[in-house]
Amino acid sequence: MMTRKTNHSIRSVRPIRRFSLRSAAANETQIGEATGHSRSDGILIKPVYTRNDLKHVDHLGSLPGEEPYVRGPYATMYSERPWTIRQYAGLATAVDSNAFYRKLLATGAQGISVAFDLPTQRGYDSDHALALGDVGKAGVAIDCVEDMVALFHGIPLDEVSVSMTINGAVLPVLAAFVVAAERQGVSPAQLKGTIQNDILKEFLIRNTYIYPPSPSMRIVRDVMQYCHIEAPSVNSISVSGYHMHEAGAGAALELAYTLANGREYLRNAIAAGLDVDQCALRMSFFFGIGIDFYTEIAKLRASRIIWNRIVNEFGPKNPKSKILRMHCQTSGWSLTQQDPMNNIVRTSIEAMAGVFGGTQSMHTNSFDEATCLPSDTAARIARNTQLILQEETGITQVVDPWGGSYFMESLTQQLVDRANGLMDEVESFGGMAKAIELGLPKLRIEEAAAAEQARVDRGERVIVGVNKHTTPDSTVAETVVVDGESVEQQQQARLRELRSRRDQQAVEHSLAAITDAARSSDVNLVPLAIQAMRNGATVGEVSMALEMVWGRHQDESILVSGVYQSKRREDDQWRALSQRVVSFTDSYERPPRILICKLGQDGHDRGQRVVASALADLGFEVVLAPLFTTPDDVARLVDQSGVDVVGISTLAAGHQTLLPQLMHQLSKAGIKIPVVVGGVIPDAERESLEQLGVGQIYGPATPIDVIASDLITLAEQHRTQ
Ligand code: 2CP
Repeated sequence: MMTRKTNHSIRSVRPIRRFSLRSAAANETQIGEATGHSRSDGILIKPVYTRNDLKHVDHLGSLPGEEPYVRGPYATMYSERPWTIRQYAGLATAVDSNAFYRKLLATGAQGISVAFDLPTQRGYDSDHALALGDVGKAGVAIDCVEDMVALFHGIPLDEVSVSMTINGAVLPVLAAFVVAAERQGVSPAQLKGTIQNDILKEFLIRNTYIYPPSPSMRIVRDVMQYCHIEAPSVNSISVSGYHMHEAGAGAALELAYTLANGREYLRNAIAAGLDVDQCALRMSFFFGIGIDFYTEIAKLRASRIIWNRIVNEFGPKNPKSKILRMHCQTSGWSLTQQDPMNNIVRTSIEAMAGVFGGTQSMHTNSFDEATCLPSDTAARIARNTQLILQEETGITQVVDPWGGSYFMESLTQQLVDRANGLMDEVESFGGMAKAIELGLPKLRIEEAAAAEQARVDRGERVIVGVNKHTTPDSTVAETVVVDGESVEQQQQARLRELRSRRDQQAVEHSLAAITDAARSSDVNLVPLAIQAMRNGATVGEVSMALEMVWGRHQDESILVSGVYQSKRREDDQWRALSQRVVSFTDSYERPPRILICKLGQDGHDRGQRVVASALADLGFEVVLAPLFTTPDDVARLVDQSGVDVVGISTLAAGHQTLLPQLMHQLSKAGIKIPVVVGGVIPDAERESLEQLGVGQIYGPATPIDVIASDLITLAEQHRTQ
């Protein structure tokens, strides 16, 4: 990993470093998922299970609400109180999102889950140059306390529990939340909810980190400590496996790395002087729920067994500390752009797995989310899916109905065993923080993702409407698009107004106190951030006060190699493509060269990394740009790297602003090069992208073969121009 001080100028061309996982693994026999079984973790599911399958099961005979909590955290579970319906949402301005939340609450949602836009998550104000194109797109833009006040207008914060998905910028956002509550007359002690505050998985997968790992862990700790003392009903961390699941990890890998992260947070907090009960009591977890129905139920049951064992290692006194409580979200990975109504069925089945697994809170995805933000209709169906489960099916009447099943208990135990093996490997590297620094977990997940993509491309994993039973009629009727320019203007006006009326000296004084505290480790940063936000500082200013000392972190681009190819080697289509690459190389004396990049603050890089890894296996020279590039950066990279094609991956709608800018920059520099785009792109936008000169547009689940074939053709055309 590498850390750089703030520098908004271009970063140098960074050709990918290809990395063989086998050579990196300390213990190959523990790879587990490296054999390519991925989603099902290589666990063979038999047609019939009997009493004999229970011989090696350690956890039989317990009751719900009893150790090891495999049957659920509470004795009565949903028969007394069903899980919380908590739909993750946020878009455009705080006022827009507030209207959306109020509608959600009025129509069946039971808690709020705030999605912040990417600039907020990365600690940039809406008027920062690097925020351009991303303001209000993938979530709500929050710059200051006034935004937070507007976000919760008419929503009593002492009654409604609020979850906030914020990690890198947790300090100013939590601070703004506390001050907004203050303005409602609600004290921190009355607040209830959850703050994600899970930075390790940001370094591992999600990429909305700001600072390097060590000071980032200090922030996590400070937040846990502050919440324990001042806001004891707030879950001060939501340790998240969801993003690993979405990135391609199988169930055992998701379990192992999530719980290993949980253990690392416990160690981190205990080392800072908290006792285990002070921190474990308000730790919560977050898992993705995929389409492998049985495995997902077993995964959630297994998670409680493993966490119970981990917390016991630290000698807790309060039994509640030993209970894993979780939020679940149905899988975005399993949503398809093709035949999108199928997504309603997928989400229902996944939600049912979450419920059978004993989740405490759940988000169900909308069927149109593979292409755009949820429409009203899609959001309503998603929420109603949970209401139907709670109120129509009778599923809530019985606690852990799978308890005692030969099959389910055996599967649960197998997942426990596999996850324990993977966690032992992490321990052998010195714990999760060390393992992440060495890059091992990220490579394991990428390996699983590449293997899974190969299974889909070979048709081994069936996706109805995509690689089997396809239909030509597959578009989404309504498409929601945020008018980013208007949101940017509104936010910028609000910031100008705030800066003109605030007491500048008080702001500067409180920001200086934060910078000073960043230099030592014995002052808790949360109260200082609260004071700064109260004085009128912004999210960006508080973030910068820390960045001045700690710098901004940037991850290195390392790709796995050979995994995708190992699953396709015998395949005729793959061989034909390889031959085309060889012919290209013979004709032009070097392989086709592609620059793959993302624009703006969109750090969702699973898709681009799978494609990059597969193309590299095919023989392409792949230049993988650093994350968070501007159009200007990309134009200069194209100029410097002599590539034949540019591929842009976009998942957070920033392309609507940034792609036209890139095309303009390229044309201004006199560079003629084919540009292709892949990711979440509404059908309604295709025409305008084509007019802009984009060569090909690839939606989710486009087979690698199609992309590779097009790219070779485009590279040939480019060379013969
Ligand atoms: C519940 N309670 C019960 C029972 N059920 N008491 C007795 N018997 C029962 N059967 C009590 C609990 O003890 C608790 O009280 C209260 O009721 C609330 O129940 P809970 O189970 O704590 O539910 P919750 O308040 O909804 O909290 C659930 C979680 C919390 C999981 C603990 O962390 C949460 O809501 N997480 C959501 C995270 C989230 O939305 N993330 C969004 C990710 P006490 O509190 O007094 O004990 S989306 C992110 C995107 C995808 C991204 O990251 O990019």
